[in-house]
Amino acid sequence: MATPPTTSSASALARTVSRAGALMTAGSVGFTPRTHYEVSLNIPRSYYLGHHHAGLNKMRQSLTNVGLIIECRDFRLPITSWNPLIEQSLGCAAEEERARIIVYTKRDLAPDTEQTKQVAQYLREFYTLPPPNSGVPYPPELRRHAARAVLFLGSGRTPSHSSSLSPLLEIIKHYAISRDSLTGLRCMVVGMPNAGKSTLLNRLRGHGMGRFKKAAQTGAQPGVTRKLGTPVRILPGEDMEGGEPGLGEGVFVVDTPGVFIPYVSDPEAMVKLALVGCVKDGIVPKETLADYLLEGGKPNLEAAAEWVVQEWRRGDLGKVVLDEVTPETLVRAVAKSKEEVISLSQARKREKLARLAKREQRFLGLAAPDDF
Ligand SMILES: Nc1nc2c(ncn2[C@@H]2O[C@H](COP(=O)(O)OP(=O)(O)OP(=O)(O)O)[C@@H](O)[C@H]2O)c(=O)[nH]1
Ligand SMILES: [Mg+2]
Repeated sequence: MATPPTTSSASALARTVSRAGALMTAGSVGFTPRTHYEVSLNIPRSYYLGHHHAGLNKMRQSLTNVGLIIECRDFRLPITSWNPLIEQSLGCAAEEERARIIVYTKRDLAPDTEQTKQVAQYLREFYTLPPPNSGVPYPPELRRHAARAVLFLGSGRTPSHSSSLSPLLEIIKHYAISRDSLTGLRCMVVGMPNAGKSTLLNRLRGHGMGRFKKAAQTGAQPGVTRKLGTPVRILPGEDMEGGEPGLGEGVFVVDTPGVFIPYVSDPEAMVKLALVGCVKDGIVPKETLADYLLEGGKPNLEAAAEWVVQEWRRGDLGKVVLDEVTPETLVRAVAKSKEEVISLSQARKREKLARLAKREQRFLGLAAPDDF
């Protein structure tokens, strides 16, 4: 969030919590954002686990059978929930043999405002290549980040908060038919932990095959899926009832474990990722998370903090897109992506070298006055 709350006292936090509760009861959503918030540099900046690394290796090995990558990102963090490591490892873009579709999940947890529509529009334009011969310019250096399609989906608790899966299924079906493979199409759903990958797989299967029993386990914590799944059919083969010519044996989706970024250079990004449930609870203190969200202050009301974060995650305490999305921030994120894929030990080494260089400069009297 670009503009979180300001004041700083425990009672202010308590007041805000009760005020937020009152607003909720009154059916209102939203609270006053502060203008500046400094996230402590001391919070952990990594959550890259063994099964993330192993999962990514396995995904890479299985790529030869995969014709389409469906990459899930949390719409509340359109920039921060992008994992450049996944993109680099799986090397998928709009034009390559293995295409990619970006699905921004949890659309129902963002507000229905003009600003949200603008964010979606920026993202769509940024990641979608203009049609060939359209004359519309597209920066060549961004081509490898492009996707065949960009969609925004929500699967909230009520049908009114759930987007239709038809547009996504139609795009997948057309892509499968255009490839016209006898064996059909195999897709892989990938993304950060807790982004909603397994939920999307289940919903695609429900919509495409009329089978609504969960094929993949889902849950509100990261790390529910720890291994690559077996392929799950989401569209019937051409010889099956409802199958269409060109679909071969049908369309299948493989579920994968969420993969985190090895090192998150920006502590605020880590707080945002923890807020949306991408990092296991307890890694970043709940009080820090609540403090980031609220107008109030000193993080010592553990129970209130727990309540606030849980309510916010459910979308009951105001809906908000935490990343600031503009064409400029999108370009900056691509430039910064190189930092995000270095390992934690590389990052530590780099920080240590920077500290040593600074100390040496100071010793030689070369450092600028504000470095002291
Ligand atoms: N409100 C809302 N909740 C969603 C949506 N998609 C998923 N969820 C919830 O988000 C949580 C995580 O969903 P999963 O499908 O398990 O996420 P995942 O990406 O498979 O997570 P891992 O397997 O842990 O990497 C669950 O509680 C889902 O019910 C959505 O579009 N809207
Ligand atoms: Mg899962």
